[in-house]
Amino acid sequence: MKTVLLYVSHQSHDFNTSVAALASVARDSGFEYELCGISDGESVEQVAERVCSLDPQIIAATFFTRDIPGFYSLLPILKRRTGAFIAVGGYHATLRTREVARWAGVDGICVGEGERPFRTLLQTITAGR
Ligand code: B12
Repeated sequence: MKTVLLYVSHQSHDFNTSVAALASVARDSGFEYELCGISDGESVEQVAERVCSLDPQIIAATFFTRDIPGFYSLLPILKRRTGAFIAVGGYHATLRTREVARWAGVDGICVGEGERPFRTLLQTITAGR
């Protein structure tokens, strides 16, 4: 059961604090995961190709409000091509939960802090529920 943690890289450094928090949860619980940072200038198709090549069963995406056009287009493609459970979180999903709930491809939304819900999600999906 592999999880891909998807985020937008910052131009000066490939680091994201939300993903750092979630990766530590996956690692601590013994789950396999890959980080997938999206760079400026990458197209939705290029990102989709990269994520699909990782063959994830769970995709955990974090994004800010300025990133929504890309994620809005990307998530349904990932859902169709991988069939993975897609969970989203972060500032936009927390502030605009009802809007994000209407997006195609979104299976779950984390509102606020993610450490406990993310662990529960990994455990629940791994158990086949
Ligand atoms: C540190 C910081 C930065 C740093 C590091 C950002 C990073 N990506 O790592 C730097 C300086 C690089 C930065 C840059 C930017 N930032 Co900034 N930043 C912050 C700040 C001060 C703290 C964020 C933080 O570290 N939180 C700690 C982490 C652990 O918490 P978290 O992100 O909320 O993640 C938790 C939950 O949300 C949840 N979660 C998140 N995602 C997911 C996904 C899933 C699947 C699950 C289950 C859970 C989950 O779990 C996590 C752990 O509990 C906030 C303001 C604030 N005080 O909160 C602004 C803030 C997030 N930044 C903001 C913005 C706009 C930007 C920029 C776009 C600015 C710009 N125009 O360039 C860039 C984007 C760069 C990028 N690509 O990431 C806005 C976002 C607003 C919005 N509505 O989206 C904020 C809220 C500031 C503001 N009030 O305007 N930022």
